[in-house]
Amino acid sequence: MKDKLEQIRAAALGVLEKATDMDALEEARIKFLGKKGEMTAAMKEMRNLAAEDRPKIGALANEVRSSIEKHIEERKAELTAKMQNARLKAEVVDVTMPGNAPKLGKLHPLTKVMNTLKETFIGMGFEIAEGPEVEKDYYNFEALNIPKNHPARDTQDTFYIDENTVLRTQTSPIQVRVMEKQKPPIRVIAPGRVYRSDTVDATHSPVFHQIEGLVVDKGVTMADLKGTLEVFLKELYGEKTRVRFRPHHFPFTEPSAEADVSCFACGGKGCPVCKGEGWIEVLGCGMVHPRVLANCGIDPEVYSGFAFGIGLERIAMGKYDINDLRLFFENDLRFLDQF
Ligand code: 2NM
Repeated sequence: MKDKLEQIRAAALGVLEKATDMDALEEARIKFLGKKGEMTAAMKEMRNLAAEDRPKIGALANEVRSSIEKHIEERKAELTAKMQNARLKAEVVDVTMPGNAPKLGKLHPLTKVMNTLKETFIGMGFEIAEGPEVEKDYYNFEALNIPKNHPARDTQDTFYIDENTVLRTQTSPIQVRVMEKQKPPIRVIAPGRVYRSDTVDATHSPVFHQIEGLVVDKGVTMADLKGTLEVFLKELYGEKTRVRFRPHHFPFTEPSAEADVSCFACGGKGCPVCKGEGWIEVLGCGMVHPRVLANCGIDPEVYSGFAFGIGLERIAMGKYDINDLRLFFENDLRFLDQF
């Protein structure tokens, strides 16, 4: 019996020595100390011993059991420490390693031009107004003196949501909304995305961007329009820039004009950029039509105003020497990274 107990002890210590994980330790505990384990079986045999041998063997059995328990606990501690060390080693972070600098994004060229123009106008006392891209036919056309049968609202050029709702074709509906709500003096710019049913090519896109401006007050004249736009265009293209106004027609202004700047590439001598003209067209403008003022609840006998509209893509193409408008919308990083 004594030999048997010593055998169990030796076998148990051997198994524990080889155990390399917690599962193996638990397996060993069950095998030697469990209800159906070897120690339990040995204890049952105590019955067969002579009465005088029992206390001694019993004491030995207890001692073997507790030594196995002690070894299990020791192995457990060892294995836990080992696992923890392995984990710490695996997860070590070498703070002296060179880092991977995240690639910084940059502003889209159109955003940059938009920001420059906004800042310039804010500097001249304008406020920024915004409005919906899905717009009522009334605000996009009717209020702007473009009645139902006017060629400017040809279905060729407009995305209709339903009979009375369109994707705005310009940002002027924003200004109609401002005039409806606000008493003059009014000095706002309306930046934003606009939509026209155009076929995509190097100079056309169904989505593009505009900044329109509006000033309404008592005694506003064409001289104010010319002065304001001249200051703005000199700030944008440089102090030496000359500005000229050519008569034009818009339904919502009277008189209307287009503004050209002296070519920023050649200074006006004529070159491929200005196609030999010396001038580059940059915006449309005019005195707000009395009917438009009246439509918005502003008395044209008391107030007058001027307005202008600038296409951002065209300005950005000139400024950055970009020859294809599609590049703005393709989001190719090889293009965008250059600005
Ligand atoms: C342009 C050209 C000329 C314009 C007119 C108005 C409003 F709402 F006051 F009538 N907003 N913008 C305007 C005038 C826009 O874009 C080429």
